[in-house]
Amino acid sequence: MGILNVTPDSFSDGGRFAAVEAAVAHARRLIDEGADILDVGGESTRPGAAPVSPEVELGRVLPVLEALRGVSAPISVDTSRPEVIAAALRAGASIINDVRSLSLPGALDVVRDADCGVVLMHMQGDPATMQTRPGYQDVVREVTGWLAQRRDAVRAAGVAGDRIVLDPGFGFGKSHRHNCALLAGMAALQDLGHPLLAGLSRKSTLGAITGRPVDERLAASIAAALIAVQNGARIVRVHDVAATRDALAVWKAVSCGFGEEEKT
Ligand code: 7PM
Repeated sequence: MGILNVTPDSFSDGGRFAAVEAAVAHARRLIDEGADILDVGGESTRPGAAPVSPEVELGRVLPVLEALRGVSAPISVDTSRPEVIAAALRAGASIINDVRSLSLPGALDVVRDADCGVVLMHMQGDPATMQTRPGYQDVVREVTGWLAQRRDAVRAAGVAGDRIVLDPGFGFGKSHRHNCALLAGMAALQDLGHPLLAGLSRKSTLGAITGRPVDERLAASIAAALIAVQNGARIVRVHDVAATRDALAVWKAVSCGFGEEEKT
């Protein structure tokens, strides 16, 4: 999953893709590099970020979705608001990637009545305050339990299980230690019976480990994506698609037997 940010305050793209033309060019590049899904986001979920109005979010996302109509890759939209979810689905999105796991009033109803895929992500707290004092007894158990409950609630509301992807939510109400423990233990989340998504690309935990700023975290991001896939992730949300694909191709060739992956 290639990250296509359209927020002017996005922490790593610095708003360079705010213009629709630039977003479309970036989308084409992500696809050329081998992205299987494009994730479009108009609301910054950066820790401490101020919320934007639905109008501002729609104004950022919709023109990009309209411009991307007909691209080969499925489009995922990173949003929580029911009105943005509904408009995004009308504009051709096929996956709703909601860091709030359809918890805003009305979000679940819109998704239930569509046939899109949905990503449910764990977050402790809310984006404004989540990094103030994250706390867990056992982060893997608590994240697993929370995702199981949320999955049950979403299914009970009428969303079929095969539409649901689960995500431990790296960086969302977690210390660096929590993120590392979660990455090390994320294989346990496979028991929930859904495909797993992992988003670690350029995140601050990788900066804390390597001492590098956000624009120098490529190698660390690739290592993290590789560990996530080895521990069961089926989708990795990344900025650097080509480099990540190369790393995963090596892992796949070695774990499946070189050349064998062609036949399966
Ligand atoms: C801190 C936390 C800074 C998160 C920046 C981010 C995820 C996501 C984002 C993720 C899913 C970023 C983000 N991260 N959606 N949206 N999983 N499903 O790196 O980990 O762009 S926002």
